[in-house]
Amino acid sequence: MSDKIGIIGAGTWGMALANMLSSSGHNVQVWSPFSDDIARMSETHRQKNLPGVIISENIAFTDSIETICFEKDVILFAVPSKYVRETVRLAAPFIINDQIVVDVAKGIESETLLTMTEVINDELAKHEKFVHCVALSGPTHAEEVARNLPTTIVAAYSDSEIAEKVQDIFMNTCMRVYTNNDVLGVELSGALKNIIALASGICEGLGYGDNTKAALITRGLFEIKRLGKKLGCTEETFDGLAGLGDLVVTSTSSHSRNNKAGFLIGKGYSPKEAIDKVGMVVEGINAIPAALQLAKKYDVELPIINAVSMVINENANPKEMVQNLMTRSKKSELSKELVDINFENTILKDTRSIGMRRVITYGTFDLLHYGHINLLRRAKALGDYLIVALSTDEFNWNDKHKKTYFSYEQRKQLLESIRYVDLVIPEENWNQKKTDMHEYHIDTFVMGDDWKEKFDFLKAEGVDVVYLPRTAEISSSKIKKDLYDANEVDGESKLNHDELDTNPQ
Ligand code: C2G
Repeated sequence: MSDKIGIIGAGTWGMALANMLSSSGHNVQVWSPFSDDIARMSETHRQKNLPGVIISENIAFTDSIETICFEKDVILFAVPSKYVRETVRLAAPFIINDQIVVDVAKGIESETLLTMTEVINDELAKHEKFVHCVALSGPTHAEEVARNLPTTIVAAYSDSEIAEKVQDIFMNTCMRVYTNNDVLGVELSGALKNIIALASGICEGLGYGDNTKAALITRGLFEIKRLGKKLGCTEETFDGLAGLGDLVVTSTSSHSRNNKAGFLIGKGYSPKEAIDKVGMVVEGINAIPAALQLAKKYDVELPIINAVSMVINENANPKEMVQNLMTRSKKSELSKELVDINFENTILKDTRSIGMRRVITYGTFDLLHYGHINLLRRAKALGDYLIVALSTDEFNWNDKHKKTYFSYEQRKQLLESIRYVDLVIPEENWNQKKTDMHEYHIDTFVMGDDWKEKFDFLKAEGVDVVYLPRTAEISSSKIKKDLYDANEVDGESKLNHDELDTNPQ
């Protein structure tokens, strides 16, 4: 089936995708702000960074942002990460609601810490436009895609139907597309792997070998995964194509601009000289500020990324940075000290598998809704066993001043039916958390970020404390209010107004 695709950006990746989509029989139009680029490609059917590749004559070009957005099945943003916001601002008036938008730029905006799909949604929201924005990311050098070499990629979006539609459009005998609903994990991997690729190139420039490269890829992925789990991403995403796959291809390939730039820096060029010599955008350098801010915000160590930042931004000696990394304090590969895990496994060997991580969260969970489910799903993704400490009716009434619709037993029954939940225990007071951490051998304590910093004291009990972004638009009190408003008849309400709970849940 032929779809109408508008590609915003006529760079290497945009044109490689345009060629591929055109070969698949789609109706492809490409926009560039540079009319001389368009003129040259229309005439020569060549893209300067895709030697030997003939640009399909079926591809139409335009320099009108209105035209490229007009009546398209998919609009694809293929501009460098630092131009995404301004390009979306240009396109916003011409993008319709519910449009399928695909982003292939990899990066995180340093001013806002938003990923590229978040930047697109943020900018469109200012124009009251709401779209389905899919992240398309993976081990995909444009040069190889343009030559129809077998390639795989991930289409990431929360709604699997939309992700599968994008999967169908981009899939062909040379491009195999996988879907994933962990958009943040896919985008975080895509942005941060470029920094590890810089490190890999630097080491090659210093004359180090494949052992070093393998170490950087392995430990670099570990750093990205550690940050991603703190942000509530799904661990498998980082072991997948957008994580491990893209990291390997970017850290080892001669096509990689980040690897090339790193190599030149390892050879003694300054970052600016290296970028000029590469002659194309080096996304790894652009991603460093956001990576450092995220590490600070979520209290995560990123030693390799820090070392790259020292070389790029503080003019540190690359050789010294490598030595610093090699002589850091000794670590176990396992997230907890081996001795603790062996000790615990001796005691608990019959009741838990080796290294199983336990997660706990607390709440009222009244009128169970998808905001609660999002929290429980992400909490479970942080370990293997999820305990929910459910506020009792007495605790709600006396201490939290919450009047719940469902009783403790009813709320407990609902929670126990959720596949993410392994055990429900009573939360009877504000002070039981410390003892709970030890009594239930907890590794990770999780709450929505409306509680940010309120439970940091639990770190002293040896647990990870994670605050996950709330699902903004839903709450138990909103449900009650909407029902009240909807049932209001002639000024009278069937619901007793006093029942409305003022505390958001
Ligand atoms: N939550 C969310 N998104 C929503 C609503 C709730 O992520 N739209 C999260 C909250 O941040 C909390 C959990 O779901 O982590 C349960 O929410 P409540 O039932 O409102 O819990 P609360 O009343 O905040 O009780 O000792 C801690 C308290 O018991 C927490």
